Amino acid sequence: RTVSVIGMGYIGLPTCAIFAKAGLDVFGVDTNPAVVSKVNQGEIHIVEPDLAGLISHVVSTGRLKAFETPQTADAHVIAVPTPFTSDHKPDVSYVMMAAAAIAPVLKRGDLVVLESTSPVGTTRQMADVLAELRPDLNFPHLQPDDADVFIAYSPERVLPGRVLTELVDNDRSIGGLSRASSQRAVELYSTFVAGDLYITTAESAEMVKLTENAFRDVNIAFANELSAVCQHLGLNVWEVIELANRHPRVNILNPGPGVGGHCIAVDPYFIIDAAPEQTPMMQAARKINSGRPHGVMHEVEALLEPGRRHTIACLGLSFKSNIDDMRESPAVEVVKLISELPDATVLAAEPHAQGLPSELEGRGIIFMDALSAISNADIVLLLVDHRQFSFIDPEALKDKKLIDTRGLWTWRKSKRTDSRIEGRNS
Ligand code: SAJ
Repeated sequence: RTVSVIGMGYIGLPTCAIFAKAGLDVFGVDTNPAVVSKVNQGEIHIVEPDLAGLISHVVSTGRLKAFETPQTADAHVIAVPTPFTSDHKPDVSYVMMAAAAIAPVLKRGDLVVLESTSPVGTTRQMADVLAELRPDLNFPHLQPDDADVFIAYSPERVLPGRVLTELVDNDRSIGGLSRASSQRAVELYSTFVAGDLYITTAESAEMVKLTENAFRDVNIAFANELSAVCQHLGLNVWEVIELANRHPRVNILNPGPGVGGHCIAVDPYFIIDAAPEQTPMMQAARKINSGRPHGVMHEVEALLEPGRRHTIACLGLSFKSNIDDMRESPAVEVVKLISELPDATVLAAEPHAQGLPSELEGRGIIFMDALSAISNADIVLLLVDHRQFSFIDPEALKDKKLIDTRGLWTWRKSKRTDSRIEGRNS
């Protein structure tokens, strides 16, 4: 059996690897020639644990081959980006371009699965594009009982950093445009998914994916709002959350400097765009989370003494802990805002990177290791809860003004056990 994966990015490339590992013959397709040639040499262009070894293996055994144009295959999986425009409208043009590209190679009996996070209705719209370009074939949304090809939506839901495990272990929703389409998609994913496969409609599956990330965004916004309330009342938000979470039905997420990455801060807009009147809470959550970097900058500003030059050590630039990905990172946004403050020298440390990301270059920010940055600074701003930072000796921070946006040194982690014991003893 052959499967073709369109888009060899953060989702498509690991998916190619897993299909090939399951014994299918895989054609990886990407419009970027550099990606295609890299994969054909058995190398990868993204950072993801264990992926390099697996790609090198499946390329060397001939199970995975990369191409710049779609190939004839039994199944076509589309995993291309679905960004939003500057006014927060979903941009599904890559999906439609991928559909137009596979239309000429589609044959009777083929399955097409869309995996990209998409606004409700995108799968049906993609089917319309295919039907228009291939009037010789019957499509499942138009002739469900007499279709020549099968179409389904099945969203990826893997966490960057754990992609290879979550691809296999996570449950999946599968929304076919016909019963037979769902069945064919279930057969395809059964080749490697150990989790459960749930059949629904394409529209519900699209909404499920958006709902997962919007749920997360709203809950992080709640934590961020609590943080503001506790600051106003002079309370430690980490302690309040930790103790509230001792309730069996309460599970509050962690406040922080904002929500980054390519999913949680994007997907709620796909729901908001479709139902603006019905989404006051999701809109408020977006406003709270995207306003956090400015909030952190104001906290720093409040520590500055007029007429004095300050040195601020900013620890962490990635969008979350223990990864190197600095794109769409709230930490980068905070550092950018701080570099605009007058009378401040900004030092930045990111143990997973060799230097500053391009958007921070040319702003007078000095990149250095965390310990040197701390020793040179009078204000220390922790922006990412990297494991390395939790080992920093409290002595090194003794005479510094601290802003701990992740609660790493303030309450959580190592201190959690001690305070619990102290609480019991007193
Ligand atoms: N964050 C907080 N507080 C928290 C949790 C996260 O401020 O309590 C911040 C992080 O620091 C980061 C951002 O939110 O800046 C997002 O991080 P994340 O680890 O929660 O999620 P992502 O963006 O890496 O991956 C998400 C996952 N979705 C859910 O957990 C519902 C993943 O399963 C999805 O597959 C992925 O989005 C995607 O591709 O949609």
